[in-house]
Amino acid sequence: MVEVTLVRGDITEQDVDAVVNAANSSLLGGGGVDGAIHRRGGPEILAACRALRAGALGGGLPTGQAVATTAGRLTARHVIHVVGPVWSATQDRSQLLRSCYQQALRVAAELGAESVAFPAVSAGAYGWPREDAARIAVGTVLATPTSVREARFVLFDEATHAAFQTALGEHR
Ligand code: AR6
Repeated sequence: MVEVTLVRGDITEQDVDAVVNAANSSLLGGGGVDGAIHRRGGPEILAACRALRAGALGGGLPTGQAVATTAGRLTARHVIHVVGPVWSATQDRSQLLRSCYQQALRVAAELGAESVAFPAVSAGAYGWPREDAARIAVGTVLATPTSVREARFVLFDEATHAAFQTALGEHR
């Protein structure tokens, strides 16, 4: 079974095989994790994203799906882009958020990645309440059969880190 670890820090600094990006459907960059990954990873990542948009993903990456590119200058070998759902108070979009983690693990396994760093997908610009985002993230990764050995959640701020600690504690 996959080992879930939690660290507070910057996802771009992780020494892992693959880093998951909280992207948007355009795959052409943005703020938050997405901005940090492109800034630190360099232009090779954007070039790979543009190539995907010019080919198989002409309409963009659908919400809940995952696709891999080079990690450019990051220590990681791969970036796995996922598109989280925007939080809605009136519609239950949690299956789309679960799907991000399931699909990212599927792609990681296909790449032979043994260690994968995840951000708190949807818990920033997309407005998902952090406690719920943490429960879904941890619960989904623990419930997904995978050859990935380590799923490392990298949480930027203390409140999100605490929410993940609580969520993980509920599984122990
Ligand atoms: N390392 C780890 N976590 C980070 C980092 C970092 N370097 N920077 C921010 N976070 P967000 P979303 C945290 O907004 O909600 C982008 O513009 C952040 O504090 O990156 O899925 C995309 O292009 C929060 O807890 O992702 C999309 O348009 C978590 O990562 C949109 O934002 C996720 O915040 C996606 O929004």
